[in-house]
Amino acid sequence: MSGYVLLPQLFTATEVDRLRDAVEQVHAAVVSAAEAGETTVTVWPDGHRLEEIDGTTIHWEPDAPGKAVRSLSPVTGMSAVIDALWTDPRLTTPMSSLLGAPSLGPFVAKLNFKRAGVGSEFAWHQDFPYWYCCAGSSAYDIATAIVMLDDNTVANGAMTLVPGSQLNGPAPRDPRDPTGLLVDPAGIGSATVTVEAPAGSVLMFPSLMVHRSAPNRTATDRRSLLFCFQPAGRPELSALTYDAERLASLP
Ligand SMILES: O=C(O)CCC(=O)C(=O)O
Repeated sequence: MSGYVLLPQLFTATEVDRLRDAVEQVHAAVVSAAEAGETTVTVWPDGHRLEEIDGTTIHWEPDAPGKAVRSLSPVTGMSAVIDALWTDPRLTTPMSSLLGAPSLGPFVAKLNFKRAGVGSEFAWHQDFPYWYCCAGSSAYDIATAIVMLDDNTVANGAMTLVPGSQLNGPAPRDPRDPTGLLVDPAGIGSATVTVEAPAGSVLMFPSLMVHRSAPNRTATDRRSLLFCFQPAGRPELSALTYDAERLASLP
């Protein structure tokens, strides 16, 4: 079983335009709030800089020559156009099947920008260990729907998955990674799939799917909205605390 679902052009060009406008408005509002207000800055062991303002965290691009946002999380409650997707049956119906849960709730929504020329790599990882540090074994029951706001191509860093990897549980992690979260690339075989798809397409996969994405070296942005769903009634990521010590109980 490949474990992922690709829904090509699930959203129309008009809907994608509306979502692009919404994400750029959220981006502008968060960046100007961060420039004007007091932020809490955290530097992760890999050197990445995270800045929290008004309940949202800006993850800055680590190597961009100027300032560029790599991601914003969470983004729920900042735009009615974005929030509407939490209950859109085009997402919830296939997501319910993927998770085997009749009724869904939000875990977190985030925005990845992969800006033209500076959008950086996401190294091989499963979402699972990060969420396990926050949600414990509930992390097994979380899956992500990526709504592509621009065409995804090999050149702009389309997602690459290891189909079937979700069946093998938490993957051995990279002993050289200072965060302790990344998958050991030595264990990745050649059976990978890079998912190229037009804007408006949606890619869904569970927390145990091993995946990465390459940098965006093209002249245009590759933006995505990521909706992470879980069975209804569980706390959202924003209500949980990250406890790195939980990593010790994973392979
Ligand atoms: O947007 C991407 O290219 C990668 C997304 C991802 O792997 C993540 O946010 O964990």
